[in-house]
Amino acid sequence: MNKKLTTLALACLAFLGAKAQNPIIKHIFTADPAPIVYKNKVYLYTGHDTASVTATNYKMPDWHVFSSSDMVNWKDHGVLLSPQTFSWATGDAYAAQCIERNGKFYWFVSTFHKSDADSKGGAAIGVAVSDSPTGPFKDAIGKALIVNEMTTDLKHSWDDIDPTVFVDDDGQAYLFWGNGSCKWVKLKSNMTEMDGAITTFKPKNYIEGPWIYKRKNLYYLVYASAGTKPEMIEYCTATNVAGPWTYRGIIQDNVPNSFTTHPGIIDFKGKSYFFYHNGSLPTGGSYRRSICVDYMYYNADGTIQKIIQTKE
Ligand code: FUB
Repeated sequence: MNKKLTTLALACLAFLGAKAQNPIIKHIFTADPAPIVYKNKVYLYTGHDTASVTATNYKMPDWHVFSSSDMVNWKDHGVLLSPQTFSWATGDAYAAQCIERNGKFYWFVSTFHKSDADSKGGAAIGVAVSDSPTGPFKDAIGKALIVNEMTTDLKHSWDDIDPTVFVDDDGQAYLFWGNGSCKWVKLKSNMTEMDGAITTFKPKNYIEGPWIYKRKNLYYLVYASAGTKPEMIEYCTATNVAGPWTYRGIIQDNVPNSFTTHPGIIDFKGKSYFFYHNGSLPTGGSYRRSICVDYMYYNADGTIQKIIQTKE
């Protein structure tokens, strides 16, 4: 293509709201997308799958950050955090989410605890902090924020995973998380201490991977579900963050070649985007996943239209 045609093609793509081809990250396997918008850029925090092709479990050594100004070109800022950053942690780097508050970036992560007395290395949630979205990040409190918190019979050794964080218009921060059941607690304004008791509940078909946010005075809790297997994405809405939550249905069907999927949602430059992962790269699979993004559309009543999974 000559230079004029290339420029024209790029202009057309920009006009149409171009997206990168799915998966958007191809040089490594990535999972559990957590996007944020900061200063006109998208920062995408991800897990990193390094299991072998024949593996039957995760091997996730660290978390990466990518950034983009156009949702097409993604810059890999590299490994910015790993369980080794936390002196109390060991094992895999499960799902995480980073949010900005008052110029500081709080990266809530799920990993495993070295000395969880109850379950010998049970899942735990930590928080790292930085002055920049791309680090350097350090352990904010020197201990797990959430470990072994569950007291009901729904407890198991990896129930404390998949943190999602949200700061409401009045400044109150909330942490939601959990596998098997969903838990939430208020956070103090320092973002590193719980403020009150933990509530446990079970949205319909809930399994894991919650993503909490607010749009037009409606709270959304989007999560991975097991209505059928493998996972799908379903959601609830509420007019109060403490519930009651109304079940609203399935927004994403199973994804190609991966047992799990995991939601991450943003609005950017006038469009809504739904991030997830699948196993669609060559040699990909449930333990070698890849992050994708597709447009997300709301109906006038605030309900979410089914996501159309694309390859482009
Ligand atoms: O990536 C490890 C686990 O798989 C995450 O914590 C879950 O949400 C699922 O995606």
